[in-house]
Amino acid sequence: MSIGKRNTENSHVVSWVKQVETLCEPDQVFWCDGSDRERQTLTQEAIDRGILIELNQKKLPGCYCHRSNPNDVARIEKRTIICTPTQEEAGPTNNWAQPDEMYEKLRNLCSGGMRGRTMYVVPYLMGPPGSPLAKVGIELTDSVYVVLSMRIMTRMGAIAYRQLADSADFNRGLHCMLDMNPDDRYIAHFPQDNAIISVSSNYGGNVLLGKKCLALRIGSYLGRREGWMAEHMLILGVESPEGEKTYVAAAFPSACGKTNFAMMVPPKSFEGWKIWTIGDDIAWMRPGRDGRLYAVNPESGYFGVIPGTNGRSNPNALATVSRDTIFTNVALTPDLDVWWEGKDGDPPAECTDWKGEPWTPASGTPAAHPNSRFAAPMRNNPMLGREIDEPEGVPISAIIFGGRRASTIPLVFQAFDWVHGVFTGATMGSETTAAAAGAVGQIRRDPMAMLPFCGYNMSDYFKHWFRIRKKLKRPPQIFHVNWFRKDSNNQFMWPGYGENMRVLKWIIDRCNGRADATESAVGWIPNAESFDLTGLPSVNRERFEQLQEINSEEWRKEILCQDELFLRLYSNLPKELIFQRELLAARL
Ligand code: SAT
Ligand code: MN
Repeated sequence: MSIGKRNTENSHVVSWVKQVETLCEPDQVFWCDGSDRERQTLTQEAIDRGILIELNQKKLPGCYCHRSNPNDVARIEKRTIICTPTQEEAGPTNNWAQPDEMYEKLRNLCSGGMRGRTMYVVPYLMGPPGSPLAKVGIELTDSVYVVLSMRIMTRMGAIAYRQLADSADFNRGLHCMLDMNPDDRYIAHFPQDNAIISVSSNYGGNVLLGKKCLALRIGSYLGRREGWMAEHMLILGVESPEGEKTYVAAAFPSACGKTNFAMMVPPKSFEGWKIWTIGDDIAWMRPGRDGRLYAVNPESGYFGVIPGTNGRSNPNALATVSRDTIFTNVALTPDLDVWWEGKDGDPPAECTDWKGEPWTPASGTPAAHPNSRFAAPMRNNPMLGREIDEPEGVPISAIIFGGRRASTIPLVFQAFDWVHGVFTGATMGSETTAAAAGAVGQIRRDPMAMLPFCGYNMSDYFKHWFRIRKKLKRPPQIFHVNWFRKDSNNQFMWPGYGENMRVLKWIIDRCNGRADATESAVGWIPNAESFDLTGLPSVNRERFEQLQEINSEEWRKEILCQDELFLRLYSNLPKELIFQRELLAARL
């Protein structure tokens, strides 16, 4: 069949595409099939139109660079809206709009909005083919950058139509770039219709609709209805030298190192240990027949933060982005190589910054945007877990929560039980990062790292965690970590990156009943003998004690700070969480 022609008989798809075509009035409709030939054609077109810059193909085969509009470089939370029939369903932490009013407003904005443009029909599958958790989405977009990125980030093309067959059960996503006016920017979700409309942006998290919009916001809503969980979590497998494999899921807010943790290379003293990546951002999880919690990664690529990526922080990511990658908002060297702050080696004497302006180290501005990203296929990852296509997923032994906290929160502790673990996740705080528009470095409560991604009332979301527990015979153990604690000289106390293996080892030893712990006011903490510091001169026992210190004064302030979120949710907050707060205060 020739490229761009209609490639499905599904009448629900065909009639919906027709409807959107009538509204948006594109010059042509291009039906994507996900083939390599299609990728080549669309890439060439994007180069010709200045949407992609071809990078040095000798150094970076198959790699391209995209520059976004400087007003459109991160997710925009105040424009992200959950349109449920009642405001109560969306809850106090989401922006809400009445669905009919929002549909009407967006119809007006999109009317004729694709004139002179092509509308691409992008069918995609989230999750392994044949998985009970897999979902089909179709994104209609007028951005060729989105098409090429979706081909990396999802299982895109005919595979999705095969899974869909003649069903009407697919996510309907519409993305219209319009004129990129920030005042017209909306990322609107209609969970009860399994539909998304995103307008006036072309930034990844706002427009790659399979990712945050479907896999998290709509996914969490569907998960609650259907008895599974959609979480902002990486998934990794730890393999011991004896070949024992333990799987872990971990939730950190955006730009707090999920990708680095998911691709971690253990330090020298952990010879024989391997970390296998299953996913770096999103986990879909359901109780399995054996009473354990099973997880799949719905995505098939990584949309990672690139600044700070180097041979020490993430060698596997460097290997992953060495081919077939779309970089967004990085700097370019004169020989069309890429550069970002924190890359190995000295900064180039001169280059072009993320906005396309000449840049030198004396410029005083970052060459790459702090939220510059790579979209790279997971198949490039040298440590990709073999289980990635396993329809049932992998059994999770530990769930780890983590935030970016300069003080108060110890390097690691283990929750006493599931309810306490849910409390620990629910009260998680983190300093804000460049991944979302707004001020950077302020502490905000970000329950389970889901504050910007939960598609319904956060209190109901906590209740859903308790409901899931009832279906588990062997629930995962729950932990909290903080790689970012600082000393009185404002220096990070923990080296992080590969050395995080030491924390991970203690966690899996706890899960497998092999490590001792001491009870503290906030949870179980490692005994000196059970935590391996060999070959790490920068952290002696005394330093480790400081990293683990639980200061009652600071923790009392922490409880008050946690209350800010609890008070907002108070009317519907599960009693379990209120009791846990009391217990914590009493222990302190
Ligand atoms: O920018 S994204 O929303 O795709 C990634 C993130 O912020 O976690
Ligand atoms: Mn994320």
